[in-house]
Amino acid sequence: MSVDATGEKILVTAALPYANGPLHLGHLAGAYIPADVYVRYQRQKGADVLFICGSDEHGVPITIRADREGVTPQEIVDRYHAVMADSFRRMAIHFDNYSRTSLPLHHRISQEFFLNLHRKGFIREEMVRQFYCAPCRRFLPDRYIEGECPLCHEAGARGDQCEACGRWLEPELLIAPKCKVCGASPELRSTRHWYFALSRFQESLERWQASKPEWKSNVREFCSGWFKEGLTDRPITRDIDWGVPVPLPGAEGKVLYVWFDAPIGYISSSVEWAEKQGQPERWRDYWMDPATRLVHFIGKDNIVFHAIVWPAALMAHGDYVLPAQIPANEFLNIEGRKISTSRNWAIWVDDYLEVFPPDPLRYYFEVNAPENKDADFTWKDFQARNNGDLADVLGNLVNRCLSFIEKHFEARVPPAGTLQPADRELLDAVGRAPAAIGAALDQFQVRRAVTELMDLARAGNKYFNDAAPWAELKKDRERCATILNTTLQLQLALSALMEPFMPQSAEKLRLMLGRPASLVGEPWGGIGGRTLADGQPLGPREILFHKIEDPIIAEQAAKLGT
Ligand code: B3M
Ligand code: ZN
Repeated sequence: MSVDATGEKILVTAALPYANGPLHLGHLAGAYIPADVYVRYQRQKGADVLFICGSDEHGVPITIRADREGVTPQEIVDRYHAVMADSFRRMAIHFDNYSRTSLPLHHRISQEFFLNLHRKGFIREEMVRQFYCAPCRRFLPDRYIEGECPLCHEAGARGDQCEACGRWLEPELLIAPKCKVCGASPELRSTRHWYFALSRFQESLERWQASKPEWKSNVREFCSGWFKEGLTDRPITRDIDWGVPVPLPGAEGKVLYVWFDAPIGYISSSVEWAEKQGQPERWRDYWMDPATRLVHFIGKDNIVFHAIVWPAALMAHGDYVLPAQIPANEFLNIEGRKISTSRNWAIWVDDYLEVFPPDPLRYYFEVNAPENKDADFTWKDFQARNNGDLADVLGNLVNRCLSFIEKHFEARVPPAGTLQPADRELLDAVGRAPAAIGAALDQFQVRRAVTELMDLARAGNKYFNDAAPWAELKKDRERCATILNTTLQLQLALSALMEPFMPQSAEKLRLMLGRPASLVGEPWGGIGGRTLADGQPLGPREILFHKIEDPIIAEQAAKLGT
């Protein structure tokens, strides 16, 4: 069932990636491609969408990288913010605003948010014992410390969370802790911190989540596990000198925990967007209107923060809407192994884009989206999808039909005569496709949606082969024209239906069909009308999807792990 009425207001966010390295394929598959597809579709459907993202520039992931390279955190975030923004742009992932959390604007908004909760009594101060590294002369928050997990006994658990079992840790319970920078065994020292009263929101959170049966089961199950263990108050400040300063007297040298300020980045990016529009109050139309649907696209490792801690902070604050949906995807593996940036078991988006256009990769992650289980990227599979689905099915249909028309019908839309049952059947399939694809996308099922799209292209291919216009050319020119016309109407519909999935190829196809590049003003609901006029000239023809040869793939595969 489609829940979004046309004209609905939707605020879509995609997780703010840490600016501590370039984007890799895991990022794209998990959050950004599904979000971009959803946004493009909702816009075509007529929804009022604001699509927000930005770089997460705080926290230990940034400072550790800076320490390792011997540069300042600012240099790190400046470098990778630019690289990531460029990769998004070139992948045609189009945010209305791509901000960064090191901006003064974000610092101010995060501090106001913190003070609001503090005034309302949801934040309290406590003296706690924390690990301190004497050689490094600093406290060791979060990823600065590593040891054995006291719960699952995996090695390499961090101060804040064990990646193996996913649980939060009290750092002083880590077994055999070591400073991540110098390897020394740290000592416990007391320090002052501020805690968010998460435990007080357990009931409201449970009640609120019970009203969301449409959420994905991975999100609901994950949360009910946390509820069962019981929510505890969380420290939201850290002893490091990079981040948003804690805006209280006596808090010098302390900053907000990155997971406290990062989601506030969704708000500050919206404020920045409104300022850039010259309508500085417009962000409120989204964040403060209870009719707005707030949708957070994330990877599964971010569930607890988006489905528990952040909604609790929003409840505590009170002025803003709560998330309506949190489509969280599973992980992407590469060639059967977990992505590891330190072992270079990763494929970087900027490397990919040096060799290939964006759409084959978008398509690959749409059809293999890690929606319900982890997905695996292999170069062979990528090649097969490109050469099979895109080049042989979609591209070939377009090319055969258009080159035939060039040759025998002066590159103009041949007029349709009387329709036969096969023509009607194809046009009926075209007519059904927008609703079928839309229903899947309304439920965040990109995989099912793009499969519907490709099935329609397959049906078109089969129709073209069976109807065999080349055999009719001499026998019955009117019949031949009708077949070509019908195939063109299908292609026009495909060019609109492809827009959310492969925007650049969709545009290319529209131009070949002699239509304007832009779809503005052509609503999703209008797709499938037979709107290509008889005699209308077609545009210049090009190859829609190029095949990828074996040596190119072998060269890419050889880079992994080196
Ligand atoms: N930067 C974690 C990550 O990149 C974190 C997301 C923040 S979303 C508010 O996986
Ligand atoms: Zn140390």
